[in-house]
Amino acid sequence: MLKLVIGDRNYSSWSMRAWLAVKQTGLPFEEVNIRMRGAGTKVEIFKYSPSGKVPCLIDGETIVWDSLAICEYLAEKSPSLWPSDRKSRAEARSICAEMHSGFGALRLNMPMEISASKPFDGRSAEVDADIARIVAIWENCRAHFAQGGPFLFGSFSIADVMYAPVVWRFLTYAVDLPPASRAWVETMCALPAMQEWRAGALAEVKAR
Ligand SMILES: N[C@@H](CCC(=O)N[C@@H](CS)C(=O)NCC(=O)O)C(=O)O
Repeated sequence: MLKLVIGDRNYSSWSMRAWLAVKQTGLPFEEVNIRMRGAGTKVEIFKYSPSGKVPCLIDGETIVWDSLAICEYLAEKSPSLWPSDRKSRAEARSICAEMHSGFGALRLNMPMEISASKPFDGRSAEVDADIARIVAIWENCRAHFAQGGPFLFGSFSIADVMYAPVVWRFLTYAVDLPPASRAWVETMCALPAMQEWRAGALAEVKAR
């Protein structure tokens, strides 16, 4: 059975991406939960992940670390995780890579904290530019690639996975969105896997 090593549900956005991707494949998997920022955290992560970071997926003798590599690995088992049409797939891969390697200002100033609802005091030109770019991506996907389906590329895909933590960030910091983006956020919030992750995050915070 697949084993997925993840960090705190409330804060670990990369963990959430990998978890959501596995969950949506329907493949059975077991979780290893590691509490972040503790004295033994690093040692514990290194037991599984050669990068010393979570998430990390273990499939028998195969170890896959880094969220995007995990998504690609899962898509080999479950090809519908990428759009079937090549042009859409190219667009989806591009926005996923853009998320994976970019949006540093947003990441730094709007950390994922699912349980929180707070005023956004980290506003800057860089953060505004990141938000504007994300909204432009979502609006473009919904207008040109969704083909009547509710997700960014119509059917659920890795693109939804990679942008899922931004859903929680925008809710936590009450970011205003245009209608198509708001509708996608609502679709994501209604997804049972998203609700399950959120419930886990709230339970985790309550227990600590
Ligand atoms: N590029 C990596 C980033 C992974 C990452 O930064 N994970 C954080 C948690 S969200 C982590 O493991 N931090 C622990 C540490 O750096 O000690 C990915 O996409 O998986």
